[in-house]
Amino acid sequence: MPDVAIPAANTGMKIDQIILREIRMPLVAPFETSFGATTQRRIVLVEVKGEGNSGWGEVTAGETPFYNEENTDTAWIILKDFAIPRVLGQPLGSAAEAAERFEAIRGHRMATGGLEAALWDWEAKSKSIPLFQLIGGSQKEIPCGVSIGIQKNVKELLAKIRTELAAGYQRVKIKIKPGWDVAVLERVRKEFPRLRLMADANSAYTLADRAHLKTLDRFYLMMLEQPLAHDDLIDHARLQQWLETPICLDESIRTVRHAEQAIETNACRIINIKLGRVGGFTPAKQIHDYCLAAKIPVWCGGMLESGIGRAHNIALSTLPGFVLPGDVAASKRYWQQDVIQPEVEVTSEGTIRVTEGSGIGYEVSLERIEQLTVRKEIYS
Ligand code: OSB
Ligand code: MG
Repeated sequence: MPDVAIPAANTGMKIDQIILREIRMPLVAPFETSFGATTQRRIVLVEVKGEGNSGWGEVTAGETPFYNEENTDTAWIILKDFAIPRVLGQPLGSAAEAAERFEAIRGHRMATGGLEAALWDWEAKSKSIPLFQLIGGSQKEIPCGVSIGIQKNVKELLAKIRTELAAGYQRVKIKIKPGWDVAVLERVRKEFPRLRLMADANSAYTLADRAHLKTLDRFYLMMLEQPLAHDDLIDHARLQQWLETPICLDESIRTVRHAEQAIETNACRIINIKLGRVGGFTPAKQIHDYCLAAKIPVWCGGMLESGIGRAHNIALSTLPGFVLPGDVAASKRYWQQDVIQPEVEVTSEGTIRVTEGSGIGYEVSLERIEQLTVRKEIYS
């Protein structure tokens, strides 16, 4: 039983079953950031079923609570005990109402966002329209960049960059941290003077490092992503005043209110929107709409998603404010074999062509998912 009764909508989404699965997927190569390395993903997939349709969502929480407060296991508990009871037996009028239902749950947006996204996919499938159309997207082809983790040495990083540029990607983001920053960027810039280049620190610095961070200005980066604390706006505003380089916020932006405050205080000039981090399509659209009106460019971040989360990111990226290349790349950069068909592919121009199929627009390979599943619970 839910811990709170919610008045039932009279019409609505006839969801009669929700399935949680945890799948394990080894990455084709380890991915290292300032907060740690990942070699195998533990991903919670959400399947919502009703009227013969299945909607799919992906929880983007990491294995460790080092990017934000969530992890694979906390997400499972929040979904099971608090989010799923708010949907089952208390029908929603539409997926657009789901985020509001979850508002009483503080934080844990990646958990609720996985279910929210599944509900949008289900609604799009029940209407036989593509998800991107249901959310109001219009771009038919989206620009792609790559995020390259911390490497053993600069030589390997340079080799990776060469490979990605040969594949067509439009911009390169490298991960930085103290000890893997200025000297590395120096060598990258020397070799690739015209590359659209950016750096992501995942909160590895403090305002005390401002003089050091100021030296990054000479690399004319497109942006410096989340240099300071994961929950900070004020120090970012102070730092932005020091820097020529635009700051892009990732971790710090969890709600549209954060986006408003960041923009009002000049804490950043660009925002990375991640579907999971903000709790799904409704809050992602709110942030997008606010940024579009405020003329703040946005782009779609990534969380090493399987094909399901990747397909959601593609749909999100079709909104008009997504003007900068996102971290939404081809399946094969991450997986030996993805969980969708066809896999996500990137053109030689570094774009993804948006598919026109209903819902997420890719077929979910249930057989592959079942092979990868280590736990499964069915709620009805
Ligand atoms: O900060 O953008 C980030 C991956 C895991 C956690 C945080 C981040 C990332 C990435 C990878 O940069 C983006 C991707 O290729 O999915
Ligand atoms: Mg980031």
